[in-house]
Parts: sequence; C-alpha cells; structure tokens
Amino acid sequence: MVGRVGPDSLELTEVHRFANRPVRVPEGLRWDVLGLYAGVLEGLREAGDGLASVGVDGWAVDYGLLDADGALLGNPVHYRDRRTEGVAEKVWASVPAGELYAATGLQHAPFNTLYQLTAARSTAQLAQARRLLLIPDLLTYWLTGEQGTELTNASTTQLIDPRTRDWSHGVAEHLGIDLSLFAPLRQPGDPAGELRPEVLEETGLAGPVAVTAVGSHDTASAVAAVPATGERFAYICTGTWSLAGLELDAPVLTEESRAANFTNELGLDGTVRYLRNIMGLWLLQECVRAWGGPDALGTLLLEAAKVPALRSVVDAGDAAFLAPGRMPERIAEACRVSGQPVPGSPAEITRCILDSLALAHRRAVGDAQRLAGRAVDVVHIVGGGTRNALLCQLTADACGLPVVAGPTEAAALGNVLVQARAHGPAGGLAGMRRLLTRTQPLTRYEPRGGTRRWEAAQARLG
Ligand code: LRH
Repeated sequence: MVGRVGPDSLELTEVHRFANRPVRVPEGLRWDVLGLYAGVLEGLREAGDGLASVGVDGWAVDYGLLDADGALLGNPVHYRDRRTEGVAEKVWASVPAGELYAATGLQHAPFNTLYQLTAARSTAQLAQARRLLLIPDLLTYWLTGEQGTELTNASTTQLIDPRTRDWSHGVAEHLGIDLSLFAPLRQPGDPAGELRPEVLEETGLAGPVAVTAVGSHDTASAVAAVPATGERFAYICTGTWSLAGLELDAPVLTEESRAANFTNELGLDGTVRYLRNIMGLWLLQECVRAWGGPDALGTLLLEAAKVPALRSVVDAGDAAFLAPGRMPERIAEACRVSGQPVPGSPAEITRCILDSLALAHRRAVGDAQRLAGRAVDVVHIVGGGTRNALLCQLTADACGLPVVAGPTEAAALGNVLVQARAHGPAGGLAGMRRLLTRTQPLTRYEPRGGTRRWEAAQARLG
C-alpha cells in the first residue's frame, strides 16, 4: 500500500497484493515467511521511487528465531498449530492464571508467545536461537539489517507489563524465558533504519529510503485508524479475527476482567487496547474453503440475508474453532449439541456465522463497557468486515447502537499515519482521526430494534 498524506488529504493506493498461505509440513503448521518477504519486495518494486518512509505491520504473537549469525532458523510456527494445546495449564501450575493476568493483563489465548516459547522449550531450534523477532520485526530486519522489538506487538507476547509498558522480568524469570532473546524495545514512530543497499538494488529503488517503526501489531495500526470523533466509542477490527473493545488510558487488571477474557494490549501514545478476540470471518473463510469457493461472496451473502434470523447460533469466542479444517461440520455439530436447529446449506451456515459474530460483538461491547466503567454511544467497525453490509447491520441491531463502518484498510492507514507524523509535523491520535473522518468514506448503520431477541439467543449459549 502506498499512502499519500497531506494536511487535508489521505490517500491509499494498493500497488501489490499477495496471499498469506500457511503450509502444513510433517512437523506442523508453518508460515511461508520467505514468500511473504518476496511479496514485500515485489510491493516495493511496484511502489517505485519517491517513498519518504516504509513501515511494516502484521499479525501478532508469532516469531522467527535467528542463530548466532543472524540467519533464520526454520519456518515460523503458525499460531493455529497444535503445539500449544494443554501448555497454558502447565504454565499455570507454576504461575497461577490470576497472577499472570495481574502481571501482564493478557487474555488467555493458547497461542500467546509465552505459551509458544514454553511449548518449544526442549526443541533443538530454540537451543540454537540467539534472537527472536516477531513477524513484522523480522521483515523489518530483512529490509534494514537492524533488529528491534516494537512495543505494540511485544504486548501480545504476554511478557510485557501493561502498566510500565516494559518487559515483565518477574514472569519471564519465573517461567525460564530468556528475555535477552528479544531485541531492544522500540516505540511506534521510532526510526528503524534504512532499506539495505541490496534491497534497493533488488527493488530498483533509489536510496536512501527510511524505515520507520509503526504500530507493528496490525490491530494497533487498525485501532489508530478508527475514525472516532470523541471518546465514547467502541471499535471492532474485523477480518480473519474480530477484535472488539475500547481504547483506554490504563489497563483493567481485575479478576472479573480476567474471567471475561479481556486483553490489555498496548496502543499508540500510551493507550491500552482493551478488547476480546472473537473468531471473526475466519469461520466463514474456512467454510468457503471447504465448499471450494466462491471467491466472490456476494451471492452467498444475499442468500444468507434471506435465511430467518437467529435460528441457530454458536459461541464465536470459543477457541474450539481455532484450528483449520472441517468448519461447516464443526459449526453444525455445535448447533446440534446446544439443541438448536442444525444449519445445512451454505446460506444457512453463513447466516448462522454472521448472527453468531454479531452476537459475540454485542457481548464484547457490552462486557467491555461494564468492566472498564466506560459507556459508549457508537460502535466503529474497521477492516475487511466493513464490506459485509449484513454483518455491519446485524452488529448495529445486536448492540442496539449505531455502527459506523470504515475504513476497510484501517491497518494500512494507521501504519501510514504513524510514519507521516514521524516525518512531518507531530500530531496526536485525535488529529489523525480528524483527518480520517474528513477523508475516508464511512457508512452508518442504525439499529433496527429488537435487542431482546439477541438476549434470548445469548441465553441459548448458556
Ligand atoms: C489479527 C491478530 C490479532 C491477534 C491474532 C493472532 O491479525 O493480530 O490481533 O490476536 O492476529
């Protein structure tokens, strides 16, 4: 994505898009990180000269290991890999879950870096590793030759204390995790080096080109690009995941918050992203994959809109849906077990998924307000799900609040804005958001009433 930012303008142009396909090998599910890097280089080539800066964001928690020469050891493990099954329970035997939450504020997700490192403890690869770089930091390292650990993404490792915004040495020591594996922390907006001469040569770009640390966790960049006009808003970053919650000034570390599985990830400018992970459009992506298409969802969504609402719902927060494979069957099974009509056709299953996501959005937005003691008047939806009008309308209905949908490419916009302000006049989050509201097309969905039906559907899930 190439961004152009002016005092009153903000434009994004897609210059290259490439798939991110995990690969299953005998040892498990792996990322094709070399394929991703090749895609990044191709994107830079397509972008052409005139770049003031480059910034990388990506998904959370996963990492590559480097040996003493700085070479990558193996393919990074995918967070949906089964190696972390049952690991959290073992960790809690030495640091109780309550203590872990009080120290790190992180939700329990089986794939947090902390659990991945525990699962990898006795592997030859970890024994050989001298450096651990989170995925965006790894790509940045390959582009620049410089190593760092960007803070917003570091906060998803479960090794950061959200109060001090620094490493949680106590947790790491207790669990035998060597924090010296991590490169020094850097903040969004910090310089991250320049494109290496070899990268310039390969992409045909004229140097020098600066590389800037951004909110390198994609969700941090997306939240930065929520076009909110005040403070009383909730956001839902939609895509493979739905990340639903609030932007706060301080973490919420109560036992109630832990029980509700809310996470305190770090955002821009001292903010905390207080949110819950919901399975998101992954549920639908996996069904579409099982059905062998279609690539364009239009017809399927039109048919799903005609299926009666809320006939059956599943718990879209359930980690049982994390692993890939057999998704239509797993959804049907969940409906059967909870005594609801079993959806059969693709349209029925799609409707069940969208109703379930809207229901999970409602629950997360409601719980976040209660747990943080902060009421909201509007829900912002950003990311890929903004293209799904049915999901946006159902979310407005379920939450009983207006939904403002857009921008779709929120992560890319948040990424670009952080670079722009690092290289231009400094502006706060509020200024960035004003620019977004003035320049980005947004769609408003009003709630159509009938929130009782959503309460009743929630009750069916227990
Ligand atoms: C979304 C995301 C999310 C994480 C998950 C692993 O892409 O970064 O915020 O929880 O991937």
